[in-house]
Amino acid sequence: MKISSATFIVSNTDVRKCPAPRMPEFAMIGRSNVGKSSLINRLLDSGKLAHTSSTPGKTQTINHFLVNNTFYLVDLPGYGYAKITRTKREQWMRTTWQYLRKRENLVSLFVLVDARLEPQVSDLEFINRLGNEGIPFALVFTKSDKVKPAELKRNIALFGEKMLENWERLPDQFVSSAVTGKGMPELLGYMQHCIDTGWKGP
Ligand SMILES: Nc1nc2c(ncn2[C@@H]2O[C@H](COP(=O)(O)OP(=O)(O)OP(=O)(O)O)[C@@H](O)[C@H]2O)c(=O)[nH]1
Ligand SMILES: [Mg+2]
Repeated sequence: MKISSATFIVSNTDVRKCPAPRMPEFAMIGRSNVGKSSLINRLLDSGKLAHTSSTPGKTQTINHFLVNNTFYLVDLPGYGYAKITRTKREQWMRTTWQYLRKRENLVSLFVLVDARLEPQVSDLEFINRLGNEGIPFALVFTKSDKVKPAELKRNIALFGEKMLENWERLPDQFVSSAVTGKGMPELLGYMQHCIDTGWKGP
């Protein structure tokens, strides 16, 4: 898939105000600071379309980007650590789960996991909940430019082992870097494949 156009559409905290679900949609989720917004920018080759920050808690709303006039890519707030009040965190999570449950055109979610770290409880818990709710997702191990190949391999293997304690099989998985561009063709190819095989129309 080639990116011919990418436009910011709307940012909001109410799933009912998201664009009409007439096109297939993909969304980025993961712990605060894992690189969701940076991955969107790199995927769309769009510079600063999505707002990023070195401080966790930057993205606080549901952000819709229209790509190639054929699908939506959505940037979501992160879970886990961020310097925000508990009330605000709970509000984000409520909004996020409402979005995940209600968004009928969501073809696949991308769950981003920091490739530098050993399996994190918050990621595993989030993923188990996706399983309980029946929400389809793929895994993306981010910031691969920051980790040595052996460590990357080890962290991915450990994550798989942990997941297999609760899952029968592992989801599709990718390794990415918003700095080097690693994984972008594969992620774009995956989205195209999902659209071709998993989108039944509005
Ligand atoms: N080295 C490296 N740094 C990255 C990569 N992706 C993101 N970063 C950096 O990580 C920090 C967080 O990136 P964001 O894209 O804002 O992360 P986010 O997941 O959207 O964070 P929240 O919106 O706060 O949940 C920024 O300083 C980015 O420059 C990557 O692939 N490699
Ligand atoms: Mg963000």
